[in-house]
Amino acid sequence: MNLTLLTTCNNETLPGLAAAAERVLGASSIGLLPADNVAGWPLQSISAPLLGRSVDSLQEIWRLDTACQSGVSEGICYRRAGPLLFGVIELDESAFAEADFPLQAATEAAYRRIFRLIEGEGLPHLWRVWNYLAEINRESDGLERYRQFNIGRQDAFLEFSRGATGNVPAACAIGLASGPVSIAFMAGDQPAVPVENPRQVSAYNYPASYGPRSPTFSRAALVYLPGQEVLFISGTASIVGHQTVHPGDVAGQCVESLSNVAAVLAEANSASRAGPYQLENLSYRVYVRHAADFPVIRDILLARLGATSEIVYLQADICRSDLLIEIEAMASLALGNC
Ligand code: 3EB
Repeated sequence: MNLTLLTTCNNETLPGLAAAAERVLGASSIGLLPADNVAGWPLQSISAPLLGRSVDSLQEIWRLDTACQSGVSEGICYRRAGPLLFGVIELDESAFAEADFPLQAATEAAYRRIFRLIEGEGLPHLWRVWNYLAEINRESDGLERYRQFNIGRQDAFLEFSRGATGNVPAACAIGLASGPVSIAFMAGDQPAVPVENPRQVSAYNYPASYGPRSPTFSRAALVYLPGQEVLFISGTASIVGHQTVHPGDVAGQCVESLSNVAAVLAEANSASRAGPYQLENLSYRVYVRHAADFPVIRDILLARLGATSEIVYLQADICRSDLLIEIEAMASLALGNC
C-alpha cells in the first residue's frame, strides 16, 4: 500500500486525478475560497487566507495505489481502503444551541460519531485528527472556546473508554474566522506509536491553569500501512515545559517552534522502523496568526529547511492567544520486508 500527499493549486490536476478518483482517500482544500466539494471524496474545507501564493486555494490530496470504498455515517463523509480510513465531519454549533456550551456539545457529538464509525468499521485506532473551529480564542459563556472544545473532546474519549493520556492521536486544533466545527481524521487497524517531546510537558498533562480539561493529543504519531510507515507531527508551537516562550516575538517563536519540531523528530526517529526522517524533507503546514508576520517566518523556515520541503502557509488563530505561529508536518517512508 502506498499513501502519498499531493499538493495541487486550484483544480489544475483534478482532471488527471478524475481518471483515478477511486484511488483518492480524501483531501483538504485550503484558501479563503476553498474548492467546492464536487470530486466525491471526503474533503475538509479550510477557509483561511493562503499566504505567499497567487492562487485562491490549494488542495492537499491523499492518494493511494488501491481503490477506496466511500461511505456516509451520521454525517461523516469517509473513504476506506483495507486498513485505512479517512473521514470529515462538519457540525454547526447552532444545532446544539440548547446546550450550556454549544461548542463543547458539538465537539463531543462529532467525536462520538467518529468513534462509532471507526469501531463499527473495525478500524478503531485514531491516528491523526485535524480540528478547526471558529473564534478559538474568544470567551463565550465564561469559558474560552478552545477550553470548551477540550472538554467535549476529552469527554468523548473517556465515554468510549479510550483514556485521555498516552496513546492518543496526533492532532492540531486551529481557529478560523467563522464556520462549523470541522474535524478530519485518519484511523487504522493498528495502534499508532505515540511520540512525545522531551522539551515539553505532554499536552495531556498540562496543568489546570490552561483549562479544566487537558488537550487530548500526542506530539507525533508513527503509523503503519502494509509496506509503509507514516509520520504525523502534531501542531507544534513555541512552548517549553508547558509555558509559552517569546511572547510578542514572532522570530523567537518561529525558531523555538522549529526546535520543538526537531526534538519531536529526533524522538520519532528513535522509534521509527523506516527512518531516519530529515527535517528538510517533510511536508509542512504552517499557521500564522498575523499575516504581516509571514515574510519573517518564511525567511526563517527557508533558511532552516531549504527549498525542498513542501510548505503551505495560512493565516489562522493558534489555540493560545499568545502564540503567533504553529507548525505541523508529515512524511512517510517505505518499510523493508520484515
Ligand atoms: C500546544 O502545544 C499548542 O488541542 O489538538 C497543538 C496541537 C496545540 C494540537 C490540540 C493543540 C492541539 O499546546 C496547541
